[in-house]
Amino acid sequence: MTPERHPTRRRALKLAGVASASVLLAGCPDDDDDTDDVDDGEEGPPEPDDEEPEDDTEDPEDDAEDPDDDDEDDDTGNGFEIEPDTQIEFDGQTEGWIGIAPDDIEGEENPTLVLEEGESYEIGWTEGDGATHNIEIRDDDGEVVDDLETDFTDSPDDDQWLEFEASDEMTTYVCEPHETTMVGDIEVE
Ligand SMILES: [Cu+2]
Repeated sequence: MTPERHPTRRRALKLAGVASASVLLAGCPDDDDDTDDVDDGEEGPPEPDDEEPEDDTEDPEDDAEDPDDDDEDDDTGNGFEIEPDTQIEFDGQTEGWIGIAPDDIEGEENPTLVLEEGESYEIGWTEGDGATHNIEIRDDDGEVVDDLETDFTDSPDDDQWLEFEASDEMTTYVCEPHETTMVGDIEVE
């Protein structure tokens, strides 16, 4: 039987590791001879930052203004997977697209839509706040993809729907007159 050799070899490797570690440790004390000042700074005790902890909680209003806008591009955890051949229906509000259907996005403001590449979808809006809106699908450069844009209107009709096949160049669905507020992400997988 040969397995007896392996423990021996392993032990040899272990010893080698210990030896090199000792060399590294041994190197440190030597530095003391040259410059004492440098070593003094290494082990400075951490200074506690508890002088005025109440400052952080005094003005919650500042942070609460636009919670959704803060993490536009970074946030990938709150997307909604949409089944192929689904009609994605919105309520066009100037402050943001409000989901109507499918149920997953109902009531959600500017929900991130996770679509399957090459599959067909429809996206549109059927009600609004009386302001002029449209809907279009844009790429990463802010350009409309494949002429996927509707005319401006303040009273949505059947003409506010876009039929499209999901492609990975699509990154947002946008209302052009309100492109800073009525904009949601598209993620194509
Ligand atoms: Cu709009």
